[in-house]
Amino acid sequence: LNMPPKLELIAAACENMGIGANGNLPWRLKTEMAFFTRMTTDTKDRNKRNVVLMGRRTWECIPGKYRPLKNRINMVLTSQLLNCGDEAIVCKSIPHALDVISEMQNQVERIWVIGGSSVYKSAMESPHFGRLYLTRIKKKFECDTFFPLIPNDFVSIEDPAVPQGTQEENGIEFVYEVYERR
Ligand code: FOL
Repeated sequence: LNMPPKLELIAAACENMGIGANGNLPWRLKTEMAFFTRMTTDTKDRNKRNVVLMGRRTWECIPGKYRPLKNRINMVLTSQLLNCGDEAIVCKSIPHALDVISEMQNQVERIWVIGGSSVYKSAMESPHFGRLYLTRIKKKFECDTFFPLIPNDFVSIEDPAVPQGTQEENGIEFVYEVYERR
C-alpha cells in the first residue's frame, strides 16, 4: 500500500453557483463537457488511471450510455446498500474511498471529485484536498443544487493544462478557474 494522491475537485457552476436542476446539468455545453472528460481521463503515466469519485445522485445523473465514465475508475459514495455491479466501486465515505485507493498500489494517478454538493463540501474540508477546477458559467440558470461556499483561504492559480481567458459556446460565456488552499 501507499499514500493516496490529493483530492482534485472539478465542477461547473453558473452565476448563482448552481450546479444542477432536476437531477441534471442545467446547461448543455459540449466543449465544457469535453474539458471535463479530458481533465478527468488524461494521465501522464500510460499504465495508470484516474479515479472519478462521486455521490450516488451524481452517479445516477450520468446518462446510461456514458456510465460508468470510460477509461476512469468509477467510485460511488453512498450510505445505502447500492449495487453498481462491476461498473463502480461503492464506498461509504471519502476516508473509506481513500483507504480503498491506497490498496490499489500505484495504479491511480489522480483522484477527481465530481460532485455533488455534499461531496464537494466534504472534499474541500478534507486534509487531503489538493485543488479545485471550477468552470464559472457567466449566466444565471434555475437550479436546485449549488456549489458550496468556497473557503476564503482558496487562491486562484494557473495550470498549463487549462485554457485561459473567456470561452464561449452557444452564446454562453465561461471561464476555467483553478484554486489551491493558500
Ligand atoms: N465539471 C465540469 N467542469 N463540467 C461538468 O459538466 C461537470 N459535471 C459533473 C461533474 N463535474 C463537472 C457531473 N455531471 C457526464 C454527465 C454528467 C456529469 C458528468 C459527466 C458524462 O456523461 N460525461 C461523459 C461525456 C459525455 C458527453 O460527451 O456528452 C464522459 O465520458 O466524461
